[in-house]
Amino acid sequence: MSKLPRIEKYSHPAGGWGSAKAVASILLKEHVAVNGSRILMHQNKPDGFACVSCSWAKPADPHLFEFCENGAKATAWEVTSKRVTPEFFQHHTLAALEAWTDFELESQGRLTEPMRYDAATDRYLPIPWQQAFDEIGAQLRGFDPKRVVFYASGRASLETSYMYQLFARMYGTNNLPDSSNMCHESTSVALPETIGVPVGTVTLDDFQHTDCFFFFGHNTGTNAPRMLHPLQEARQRHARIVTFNPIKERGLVSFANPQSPGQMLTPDETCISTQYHQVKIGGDIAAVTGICKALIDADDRAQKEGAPRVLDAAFIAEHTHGFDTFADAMRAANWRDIEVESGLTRSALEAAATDYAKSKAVMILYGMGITQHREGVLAVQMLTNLMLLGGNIGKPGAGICPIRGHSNVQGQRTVGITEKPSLVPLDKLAEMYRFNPPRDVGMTTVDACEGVRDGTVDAFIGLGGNFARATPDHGVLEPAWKKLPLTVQIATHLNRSHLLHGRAAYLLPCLGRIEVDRQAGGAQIVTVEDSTACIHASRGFAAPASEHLLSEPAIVAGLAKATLTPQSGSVDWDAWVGDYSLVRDAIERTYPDQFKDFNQRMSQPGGFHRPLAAAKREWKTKTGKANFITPPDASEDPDMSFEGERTLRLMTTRGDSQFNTTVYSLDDRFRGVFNTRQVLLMNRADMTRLGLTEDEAVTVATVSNDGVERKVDGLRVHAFDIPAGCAMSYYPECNPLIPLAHHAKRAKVPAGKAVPVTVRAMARSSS
Ligand SMILES: Nc1nc2c(c(=O)[nH]1)N[C@H]1C(S)=C(S)[C@@H](COP(=O)(O)OP(=O)(O)OC[C@H]3O[C@@H](n4cnc5c(=O)[nH]c(N)nc54)[C@H](O)[C@@H]3O)O[C@H]1N2
Ligand SMILES: Nc1nc2c(c(=O)[nH]1)N[C@H]1C(S)=C(S)[C@@H](COP(=O)(O)OP(=O)(O)OC[C@H]3O[C@@H](n4cnc5c(=O)[nH]c(N)nc54)[C@H](O)[C@@H]3O)O[C@H]1N2
Ligand SMILES: [Mo]
Repeated sequence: MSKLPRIEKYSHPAGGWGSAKAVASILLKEHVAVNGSRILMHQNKPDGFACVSCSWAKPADPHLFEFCENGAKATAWEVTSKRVTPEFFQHHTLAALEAWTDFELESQGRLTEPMRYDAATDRYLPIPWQQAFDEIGAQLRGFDPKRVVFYASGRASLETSYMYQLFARMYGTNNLPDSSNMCHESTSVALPETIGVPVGTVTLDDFQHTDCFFFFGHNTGTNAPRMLHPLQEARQRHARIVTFNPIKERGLVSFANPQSPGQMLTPDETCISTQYHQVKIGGDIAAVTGICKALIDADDRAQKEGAPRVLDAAFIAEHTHGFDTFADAMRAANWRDIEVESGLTRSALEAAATDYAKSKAVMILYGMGITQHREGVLAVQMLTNLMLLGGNIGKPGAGICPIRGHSNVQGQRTVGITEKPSLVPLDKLAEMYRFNPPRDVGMTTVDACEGVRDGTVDAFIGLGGNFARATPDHGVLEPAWKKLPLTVQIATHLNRSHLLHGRAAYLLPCLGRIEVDRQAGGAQIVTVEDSTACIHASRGFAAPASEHLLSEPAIVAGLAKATLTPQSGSVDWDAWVGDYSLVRDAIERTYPDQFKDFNQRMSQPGGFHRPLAAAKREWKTKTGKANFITPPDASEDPDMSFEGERTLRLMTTRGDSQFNTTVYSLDDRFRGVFNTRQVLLMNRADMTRLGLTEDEAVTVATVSNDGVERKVDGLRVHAFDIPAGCAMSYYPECNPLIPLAHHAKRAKVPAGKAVPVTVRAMARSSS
């Protein structure tokens, strides 16, 4: 019996008994209760496997259960006993499968054999591995490498990723977009300009020394739940947490550790945020402007009165560039504009500034609420401006912490998965593998989508992920996918991108990270890098889902061998597949400073940190200093209009029971949404203004002037605690609403957190 949708206020803490119940229920649903619980004991342990869910840091001295509810769900999903066998496809044509929901597709379980699309029957049919490699290789050799895209989703190990980028470059292209292009690319563009590194500067140890955390645009209780443990410890020693989020996310309000029996029994929840500011969507640049202005004004007053300085003047003088221009811009900023743009009052922002000023070590953490905006790069740079004012970088407890997404997305960049050749030691690769690497800039995710749309891409290879679903503008792109000459998907589960296939299409199923990976040289270990630039070994424990699966390194090597010619360069792919430690040696030779003694250090408890110059106050920027960036103006979205009286800002976010496009269940417990994802959460005053009633079915349409109609029908409206003018719904269901051109300037991250939309009751056709 299907359960009815239900929306209600969820007033329990994040974690707690709700979490424990959810873990038990997913293990049962995937039919792995006993085996699954045994496997969970190895999750995030020094001799175990790195969780396949988020990229949060793994401590050296883990808890007995070093996993969260959502990590457990991700594990259960991977070790599920359900299978998608060749018989499955005999029963279902692709046309029939297209009518299934994403949830239904992926919940069929693990793919078991390599398959090739057969147009005559509209089915995937089994094909031997070598034949698949040979056919793909022959086709790739016939294409212009500049028209082929090598996407990576962020989960594959450092070893696979290094091999994958090398294969693409030896083939002749830098078209290596990854999920980072949809995620933290705004960070990767912003931070090198301000502090000279592309990643966060803090480690787990820092959390013990921070006395104030500033938290922007991240739903921690859902998307990095293990981070609530160090935050809870920080709260217990009275550290402050100042949060900016349009909605009151449960995990940032209160948390009960589901793994602390005392807390489970009492239940003794911890209040997480000490200040909670419900900023308007896209209002962060204005909010941080207000905080910086308050700090600079207070410092001006202190100087006049001969009182102690509010800013870290010594740090600013010695380590930074551009302070005077920045400070003048902040002094000139107008409180009225700041209040309108941010939706927050001057006194609220001054209260945040006061907490900042009285703290010796401030850490800023942030997620997609900052990066997925037209001005995402500037928003990240405003956060570093705020850090620099107090010298809050490069000292214990202080620094910037972009909370990364996929479990190895940061690491993939570290070992060369990027469309930007300037970030890769190409000369080194040329020398090591005797080939001439391409030097031109490759395609980002948005460029790849444009190429698919415009017919300038011939082939798409996906190393994991669900590209066609995760990217914007489905209405425009979906028909285009089917015209591509070739699609190759390396995957664990069936998803929508496998149905939106090219004229020739291959489905190559791989081992997941939790599974034992046995090669000629014995059981293999792989490595991943977490959000704190810490590298960990990961060893699989579960039996492979099928005897026909190959590991990701074996698939990449198989494709490379079948595609590359002797003129392409020289790599002993077979030796690498037999023994991944040889790949790690190659990574170390390519990046000697970052990966010193890689094979020795990868297994030490807690992993090892890559050295980061900014953390030592060495600034690898053009000025040789940390740079203040003066914002040109505080207006959020110059190209699309949010002006219309009926226009709302829509943010598309994850619910509590999904990993990106993988939906585990229809509940979003912490937001009180049950048995449905077809909702639009709105401010009650907007509902009244627009004449909408609770649970009314609506059409949401994008406001744009490019002549394309973008809409999603059938969402149900519900009143929610969200600022007026703002609305929330789910990703990926609302991706058809995001125009491809609506992306972060320079970083090209689709701006899924501020889409201008109108909302109309479905029964009525005109407004
Ligand atoms: N369980 C689970 N874990 C995951 C994932 C998952 O899907 N499931 N995905 C992984 C990946 S790839 C990523 S990138 C991360 C994503 O983790 P998050 O960064 O938390 O991503 P979202 O779910 O999109 O949530 C965005 C948050 O930003 C807030 N927000 C939206 N717009 C604004 C704004 O303009 N300003 C501010 N201040 N806040 C705003 C939203 O209310 C929400 O709390 O999580 C990773 N971890
Ligand atoms: N509107 C909107 N759009 C967004 C976002 C948003 O917040 N709003 N977030 C963006 C972000 S931050 C991201 S990171 C992207 C995510 O985009 P992707 O990384 O492309 O998508 P996922 O949903 O993580 O991919 C899930 C698929 O990966 C495959 N898979 C799982 N495990 C493995 C494995 O071990 N190996 C291999 N080879 N395959 C595996 C499975 O087949 C599964 O179906 O989406 C982006 N899109
Ligand atoms: Mo992400």
